[in-house]
Amino acid sequence: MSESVGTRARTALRICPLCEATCGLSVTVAEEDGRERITAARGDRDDVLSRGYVCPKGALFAEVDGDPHRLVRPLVRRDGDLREASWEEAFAAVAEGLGGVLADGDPRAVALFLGNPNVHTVAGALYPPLLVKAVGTPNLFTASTLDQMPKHVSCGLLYGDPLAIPVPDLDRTDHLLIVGANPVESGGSLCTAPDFPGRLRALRRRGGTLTVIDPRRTRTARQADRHVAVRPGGDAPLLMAMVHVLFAEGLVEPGAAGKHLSGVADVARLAADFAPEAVADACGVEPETIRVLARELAAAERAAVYGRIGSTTVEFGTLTSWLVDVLNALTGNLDRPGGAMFPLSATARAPRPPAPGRGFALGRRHSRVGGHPEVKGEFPAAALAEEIDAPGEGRVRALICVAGNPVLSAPNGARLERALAGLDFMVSVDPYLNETSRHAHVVLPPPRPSRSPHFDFSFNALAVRNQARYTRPVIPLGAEERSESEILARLVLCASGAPDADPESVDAMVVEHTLSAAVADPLSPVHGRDAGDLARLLTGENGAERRLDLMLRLGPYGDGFGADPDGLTLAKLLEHPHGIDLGPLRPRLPEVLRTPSGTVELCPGPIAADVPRLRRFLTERRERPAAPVLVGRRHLRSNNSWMHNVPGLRGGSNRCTLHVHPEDAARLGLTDGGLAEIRGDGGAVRAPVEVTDAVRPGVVSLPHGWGHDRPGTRTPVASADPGVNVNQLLDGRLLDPLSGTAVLNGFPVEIAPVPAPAPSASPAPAPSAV
Ligand SMILES: Nc1nc2c(c(=O)[nH]1)N[C@H]1C(S)=C(S)[C@@H](COP(=O)(O)OP(=O)(O)OC[C@H]3O[C@@H](n4cnc5c(=O)[nH]c(N)nc54)[C@H](O)[C@@H]3O)O[C@H]1N2
Ligand SMILES: Nc1nc2c(c(=O)[nH]1)N[C@H]1C(S)=C(S)[C@@H](COP(=O)(O)OP(=O)(O)OC[C@H]3O[C@@H](n4cnc5c(=O)[nH]c(N)nc54)[C@H](O)[C@@H]3O)O[C@H]1N2
Ligand code: SF4
Ligand SMILES: [Mo]
Repeated sequence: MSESVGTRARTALRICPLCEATCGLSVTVAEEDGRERITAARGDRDDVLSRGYVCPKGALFAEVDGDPHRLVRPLVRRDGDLREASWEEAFAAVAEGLGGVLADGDPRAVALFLGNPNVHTVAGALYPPLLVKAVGTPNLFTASTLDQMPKHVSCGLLYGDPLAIPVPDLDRTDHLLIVGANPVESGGSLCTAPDFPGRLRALRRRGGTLTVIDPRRTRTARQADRHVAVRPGGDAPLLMAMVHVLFAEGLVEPGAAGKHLSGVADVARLAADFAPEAVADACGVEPETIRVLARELAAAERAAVYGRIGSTTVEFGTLTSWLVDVLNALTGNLDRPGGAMFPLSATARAPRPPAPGRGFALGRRHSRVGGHPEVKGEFPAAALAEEIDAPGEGRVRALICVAGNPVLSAPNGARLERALAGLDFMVSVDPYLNETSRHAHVVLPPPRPSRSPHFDFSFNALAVRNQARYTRPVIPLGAEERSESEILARLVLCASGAPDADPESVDAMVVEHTLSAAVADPLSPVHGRDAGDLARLLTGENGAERRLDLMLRLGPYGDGFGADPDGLTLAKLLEHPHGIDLGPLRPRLPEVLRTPSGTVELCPGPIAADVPRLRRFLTERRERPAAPVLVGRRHLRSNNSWMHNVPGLRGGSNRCTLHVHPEDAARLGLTDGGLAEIRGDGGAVRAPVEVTDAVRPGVVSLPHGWGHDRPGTRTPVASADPGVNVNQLLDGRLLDPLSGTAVLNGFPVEIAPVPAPAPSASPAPAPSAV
């Protein structure tokens, strides 16, 4: 896996964990003062998926990985202060703190917050589900309800499986309609495709067309044949009107997937009221443009509609996510090459004969304070603070936070911070002492990415090509470090009341459980064999690797423990360090379906029941004066809240500024470089103004993940130019009701100039919170 290029430096392969593109990196490892570290990174030209592509973040992997402000040793709170401690002391403190709260017999008192990087680590895929189970709490909160939960809900209802998410077949499509995504900066999301920009250029080179619907003229929009600057939040009516046009003009042609669709006529009825003229005000798009968008989509040989953050973290997130798939289905593009297809990852459940399933249930329970329905086992991240600070039986008194920074990523961080400060116990698994982890009683730092293994359990199931790649840690763990798998397994043991058990016993238990079920399953290739014998056949250096081997071998391309000697195993993957290509996406209907009817249920009840709200929105928007609304933006050289401490990624256009259209700037008295006060329901923040016509009039844009001005953090580079926390403008009440997802885009704000001439580097005052 690594080749020697000299005595002191060597190269090794490492899949980049910094965004969903999952590029293969070739890193240089050098030894200095007896310690190895990464000194350079470039794209791995032989990687089966990324073929040498790397973006500026990946190219700076050495700096991200080597950040000297990453924590190396655990921190434990003693006499109010977080101090370095040994791992044994730290786990003893967790066992005591967590055990103390759990000993009262009510698991609701412990909440979990799981943040985004969990989908970028091996440990984050393998252990959190066990941790949730071990704690036994209904109080699970994750970044999904700040992100893609609407897509899970719409796919859960459409296909019966919230994880059956179709992705645009990027390399074979002739027409791509992007709704609220900026993959040229984000690297792509819910669509794993290294070098997304190059793939978009290739689409246009082969004569295809790219249309982007976005209130901002983004770098993606600049690459498009057509850019439609929608009014934020207006996509549900816009896409509904496109559906209307398809029916009105006889353009509905579901194609091969048609025989698996039910509810088409019901969709036609729902869309009847949404003629282009009826929605034009609400979405700010001319009726004729809407007709053209629908006709182009229908006329294209192979087309795909693809939506992301601007389609999910909005008032009608679930409706919009559903409409994306409805448009693909009605135009015959669902599940066909060049359309929107279901990937089949190497660790997925092996395909089985199609059969009706149990479907997707919503609201099996409700949150204590806000009465929010459970979605996919979770409550809204926006409701975490109230579950801690509202008194009463079942109150959350302890928090396990893994790879999350909800103080910045969720609405109303000021309230959440006050709540966290009052917890009986909090543990953070995080490499940084930041806005959230500074409230913990124990901080457990995972090793640097270079010292962690990598396999994309989540993103392989969302990739534009089926493939599998695994990279082992590039540098061995130091004596003072613990793998993130061990850290999380030990948390599982602490929550199970067995803090001193061997962490690998957690993996052994999963292996035993999975194999026992497999040998009893007539459809499994190992049916009738001995589970113990099979367990002994697993290879791998540790429990996590053995579990990967298990999943690969029982998976769709697996060797079935000998049933298919050419099939996939961990050993085989290790023999192919640049990955194994498993071919282009293939049609998978009806095998993916788990709905009770065994069809794609195109018009699910809960979705239909939300349409009256959309009708009301049309009239409300017409009557409501156009108050400025705020949308976010991402910068290529950043990632949510945690990359501002890397000097090489700072500066240039990567700044926390308010983008304002020239017309609005003139009307509001704002000047380029001047300071603006932005006020929302949750508080006010001040940010420097950048006047630009890249935003649509009536829309301002402020990026998220900033606000590094708190005391007690250890991210001095980030704190030197902290920016402000956009989510302080929200009070946490604005949610997409079906998914519990926070409305982070398209919410109303008030903006006023701040008169005093302020130097642009001056930190904004602490946000005034409710
Ligand atoms: N206004 C607004 N708010 C948003 C968004 C938006 O577009 N606009 N986007 C939302 C989205 S899409 C998301 S996904 C969320 C993200 O929300 P979060 O997941 O809460 O935030 P992140 O900034 O991704 O960082 C999570 C934490 O993980 C830590 N971390 C980094 N690497 C590792 C690792 O390997 N292991 C562990 N254990 N920890 C690690 C970081 O130090 C950081 O503290 O934010 C959401 N918030
Ligand atoms: N460089 C970088 N890469 C990242 C991240 C990062 O922070 N930085 N974060 C990662 C994460 S966690 C995620 S989830 C992905 C997100 O990946 P993307 O969704 O591709 O990223 P965004 O830049 O948030 O793009 C959302 C777009 O929606 C637009 N928008 C806002 N409101 C609306 C609306 O009402 N309608 C429409 N049509 N558009 C709207 C915004 O202007 C923005 O351009 O990126 C991932 N990759
Ligand atoms: S595009 Fe994403 S995965 Fe690829 S190098 Fe950049 S940050 Fe890493
Ligand atoms: Mo995200």
